[in-house]
Amino acid sequence: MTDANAILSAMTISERRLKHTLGVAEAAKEIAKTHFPALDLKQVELAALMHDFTKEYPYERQLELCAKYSIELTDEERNNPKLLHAKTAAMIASERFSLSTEICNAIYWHTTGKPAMSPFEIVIYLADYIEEFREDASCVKLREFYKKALSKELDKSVALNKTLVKSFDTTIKHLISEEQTICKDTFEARNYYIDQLRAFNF
Ligand code: DGI
Ligand code: FE
Ligand code: FE
Repeated sequence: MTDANAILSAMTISERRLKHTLGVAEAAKEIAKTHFPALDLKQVELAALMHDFTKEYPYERQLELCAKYSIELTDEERNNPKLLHAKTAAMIASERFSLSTEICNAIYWHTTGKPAMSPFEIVIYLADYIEEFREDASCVKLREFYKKALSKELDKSVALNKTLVKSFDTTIKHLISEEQTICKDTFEARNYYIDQLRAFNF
């Protein structure tokens, strides 16, 4: 059985990334307790610790890992090194640390999100965005938005869905301002969670 120490001692990441990773673990456990109390917090922690395991690997090494693990890449993914680490970390979580499919999927989708995410996927995706050491303005804003929504909404899942929509809006606006391409998963996720919110209003 892989435990947190096995992952932490195998990790080759900067102090800054380690701080972020530990922040994601804390935030993920809080989000899980608030919205998905049935989730196993030990598993949530392992997913969080692994999520950026390969983030600082050079682009060439990312591509080598994609080839090694037969990860099929779209042209967009191939041309955007930032999109590769989620996939390679998920494969390492599975192959090297024997983590469950649920955990590996949460790692796999943590950068782009996707429609109809599982509780594990939501928890890691959102924790990555709003963990307390994230300092860029958009993350601070989303963290505040989530806290406010939780205190305002009677139904916690409405607060969660609103926060997810806001996160995709923020990412999409940022990528447009940087003249970057946007993954279809991110668009589809935004559409899906907007539809979910509409369903709450009926
Ligand atoms: O690894 P982290 O920095 O903790 O966070 P992350 O895995 O969410 O990666 C964030 C980066 O990924 C950020 O620079 C924007 C980029 N990104 C997210 N979605 C997309 C994207 N880049 C492109 N080109 N397209 C996307 O849809
Ligand atoms: Fe990441
Ligand atoms: Fe991260």
